[in-house]
Amino acid sequence: MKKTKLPQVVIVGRTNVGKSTLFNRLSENIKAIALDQEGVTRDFLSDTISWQGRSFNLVDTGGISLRRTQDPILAQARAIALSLIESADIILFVVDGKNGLVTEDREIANLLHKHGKTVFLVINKVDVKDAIENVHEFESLGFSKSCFISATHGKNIIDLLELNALR
Ligand SMILES: Nc1nc2c(ncn2[C@@H]2O[C@H](COP(=O)(O)OP(=O)(O)OP(=O)(O)O)[C@@H](O)[C@H]2O)c(=O)[nH]1
Ligand SMILES: [Mg+2]
Repeated sequence: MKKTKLPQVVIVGRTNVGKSTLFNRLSENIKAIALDQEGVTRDFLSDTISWQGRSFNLVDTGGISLRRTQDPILAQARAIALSLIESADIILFVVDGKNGLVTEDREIANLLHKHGKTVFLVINKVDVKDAIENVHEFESLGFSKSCFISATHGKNIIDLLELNALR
């Protein structure tokens, strides 16, 4: 029997926004390293997620920095992330609702708009009190589909699965 290729759902965003924490939430098999420092995920991890009888391949990437860098590891992480964006069917673009919108988010948003992929904006860390004031800033990124989550607390993760990843 011919094996059909699973939809490829790729988590992208700048460093430290909670991509790996979200990946861990959704994945029961592997644990990405989630630490409170920048650039923790340098390569990528993937896992097959099944939800209500449907499956997709979820990919966690290292934080994308579009800034010029002399660091070969950062440059390689960026190259990997960019090629994963190319291969994605759906992109989960994670931003940090605690810190609010920063220039790097805009740069990544522009890149994603250019690629013309299906993008879901995932505003994370809304468990933090101040996040509530920041979240509307992200509307200016120009993505019509968005949701608010807390990856650490598991808030709205089911909604994310139902609304976004498997459609
Ligand atoms: N308050 C709060 N903190 C979070 C949430 N999700 C992640 N964090 C914290 O944010 C920090 C970064 O989380 P990671 O999951 O490593 O972030 P990342 O985007 O994978 O980082 P890189 O791989 O370095 O790009 C950690 O200290 C997490 O505990 C959340 O929903 N709420
Ligand atoms: Mg990570």
